[in-house]
Amino acid sequence: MPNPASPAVTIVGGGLVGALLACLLAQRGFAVEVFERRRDPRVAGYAGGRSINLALAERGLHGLRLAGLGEEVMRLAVMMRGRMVHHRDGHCELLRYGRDDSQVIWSLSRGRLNIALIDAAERAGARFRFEQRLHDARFADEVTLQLVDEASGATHTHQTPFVLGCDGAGSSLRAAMNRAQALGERIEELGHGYKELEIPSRGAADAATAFAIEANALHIWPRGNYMCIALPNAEGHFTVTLFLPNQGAPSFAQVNNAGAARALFERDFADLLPMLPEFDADFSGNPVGTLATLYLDHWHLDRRALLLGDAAHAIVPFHGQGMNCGFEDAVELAELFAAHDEDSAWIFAEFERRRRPNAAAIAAMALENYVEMRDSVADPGFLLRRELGRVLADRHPDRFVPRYWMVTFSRMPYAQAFARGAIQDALLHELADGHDRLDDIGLAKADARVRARLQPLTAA
Ligand code: FAD
Ligand code: E1W
Repeated sequence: MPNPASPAVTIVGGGLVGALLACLLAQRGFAVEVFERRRDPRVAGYAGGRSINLALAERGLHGLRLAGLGEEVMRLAVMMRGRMVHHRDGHCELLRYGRDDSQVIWSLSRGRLNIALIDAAERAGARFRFEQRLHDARFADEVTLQLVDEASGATHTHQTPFVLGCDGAGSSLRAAMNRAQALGERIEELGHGYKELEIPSRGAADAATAFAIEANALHIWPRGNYMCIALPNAEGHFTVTLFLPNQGAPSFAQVNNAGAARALFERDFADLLPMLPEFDADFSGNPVGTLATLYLDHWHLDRRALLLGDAAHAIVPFHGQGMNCGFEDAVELAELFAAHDEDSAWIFAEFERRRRPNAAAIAAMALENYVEMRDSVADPGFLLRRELGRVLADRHPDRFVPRYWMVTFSRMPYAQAFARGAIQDALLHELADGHDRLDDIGLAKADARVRARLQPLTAA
């Protein structure tokens, strides 16, 4: 039960990060109140909009386990063993993500996950106020939130010593903070957008045969400057996402109606198109989403407001880590609140100090991964380095760990994964540049360099 002596915590945004944070804080005895713009998804059905399915990896799963949701979430999830690459000529290959089925990722419905988190937070004592949209905030000695009741249109205020902003990439709290004190906001548009389409379930009674394509994989159709992906859903359908430049050929500027889109798919995604029976309606009805990286110089306004999750550091989705990173934020902040008696200014500054390098690292890695994802034709040098990387990873499993593994299957700080990845990449260049074949590269020299440059992870 909430301890009446504990301070009240006000959260704006009851999405994935806000609901997990509410749960973790309520479990630690805080009196939590969450203002969420949307209707209660348990009553209204989930009006999630963006990205219906999400990939959950070790970092996010850890946060869910701490909230007591590990088992419930596993029941809602579909295992993805690897990426299934669909080549232009129609043939597919499964590239395993990890060593075996202990290193996999999970596909989850955003809506069902959000509901599970809201339920758990309420069970722990948090209070959700739905259809309450933050309109503005005034920062005096206390914070005054101006909220709009979306059902009636009425405006009311809520006073609180401090507020936690989990209201996503388009954060209203961030805008209000920025008016009080410049946050140094920089938004870097990727110049590519996305559109969601659906592969329906085959409707078979037996879940094992319900999937139109391999269920336990993340499907990718890489086509150079653009691509499609598909993530399985527990009910047997897949959410397909087309990622495409906004300008140029082909682009969303040019492919701006169902007819043009159909022509693009007939040419470039011929095996996918027949699985999309509602293609025209999906393409016409679903919006083009924008993709950008958000950089801020400040995540908090002294003791009065802190941003976390996408509100603080939205990233492009190509590593499938935005939610996972936001869940790490929630865990870190809840631990700081529970372990320290310092005032909120100290906690917010410490949170920012710990999380900023990691948010910056995953932002950079997510951008890099887009190029690797969509380029099916890799140059020979890249292929040789990748082959050598596999050999070194086999020979030094404690030292040479593929960066994707460190990001996806471990909880090593992102900044450390990024730095180790850079050392590994430099090593591969030193050893492989100027060679055409793996056999020409001296492994004794390679082993010595790995030992000199990469400390064992267990000791790190
Ligand atoms: P959100 O989930 O956006 O939640 C914000 C909440 O605040 C919402 O409930 C919203 O209604 C509410 N809100 C907004 N404004 C107000 C207001 N003014 N007043 C009150 N409430 C408000 N991440 C992964 O880890 N794996 C993936 O596979 C993955 N795939 C993705 C694919 C795409 C195409 C995209 C765009 C993103 C993907 N992400 C993925 C990233 C992930 O969606 C985000 O990182 C995650 O949703 C961030 O959670 P959040 O709670 O910070 O923000
Ligand atoms: C993952 C939206 C999304 C989500 C993802 C991933 C990708 C490409 C995208 C990265 C990946 C899981 N990835 N997949 N295969 N290689 N890298 O691992 O979440 Cl576009």
